Amino acid sequence: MKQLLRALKRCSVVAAVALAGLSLQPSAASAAPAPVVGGTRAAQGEFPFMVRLSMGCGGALYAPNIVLTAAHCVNGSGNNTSITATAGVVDLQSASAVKVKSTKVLQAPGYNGKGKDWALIKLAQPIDQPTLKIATTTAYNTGTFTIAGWGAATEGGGQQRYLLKANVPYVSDTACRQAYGSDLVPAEELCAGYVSTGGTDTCQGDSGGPMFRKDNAGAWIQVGIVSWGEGCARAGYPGVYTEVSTFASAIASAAATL
Ligand code: 4AZ
Repeated sequence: MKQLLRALKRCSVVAAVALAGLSLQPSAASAAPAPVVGGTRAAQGEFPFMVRLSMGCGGALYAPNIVLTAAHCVNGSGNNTSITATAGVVDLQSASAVKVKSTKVLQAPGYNGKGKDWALIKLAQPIDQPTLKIATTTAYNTGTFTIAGWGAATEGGGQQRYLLKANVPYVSDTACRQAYGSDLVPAEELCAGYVSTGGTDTCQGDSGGPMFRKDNAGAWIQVGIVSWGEGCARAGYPGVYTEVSTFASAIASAAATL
């Protein structure tokens, strides 16, 4: 039952997106939109590695022709030409959006709905945008993280036309366990959010997108993949992210096979 609930928590995005389509944000002149939840609008070019996937998930360019996303955003592994990746824009309706089809999907080996929530999507053509390097050690798995996505700006709300961003602090495994108990896989998952207040978080449709920070050289580095959580931005319930450093070698090996 826990598995089923977790699967529902993770997968609600796909159906929600299919039904809801895009809910358009007001123009820049009106009230500031809450992106993600509790976020603000990203500037064009600020996070050039961000990708929107047509099933209603986020992703990041791991290589010019490979998107890193969440395992729960895909159906399995193999040839797959059904996914469209949109990149190069914060506005999904921009005429300058770059849209590329998938050719293959690789879901994390052993993925069964608990942990291991990563997948790779190979693209039919490379996308001419900077890639996002992934953390290969735990060195950056703390501090303040940036989240971004086109997902819901409120729990149960619509998907966004414009990319939203926010910062969230690291939450220890111990504190995260207090929220999620044995549902959390501490070696494979990393938590972030304002536990005492809530208010800022990823939400439905942000799944698969990156959580990232600056490294010691000032470059963006991906430490997490949006995975799941109890609702969005609730006090006491941080967001749960795939711990990228745990899977860095497996991701590199898998990418080499695509
Ligand atoms: C989702 O359904 C989802 N608050 C993503 C992130 C979080 C909750 C749900 C974390 O895609």
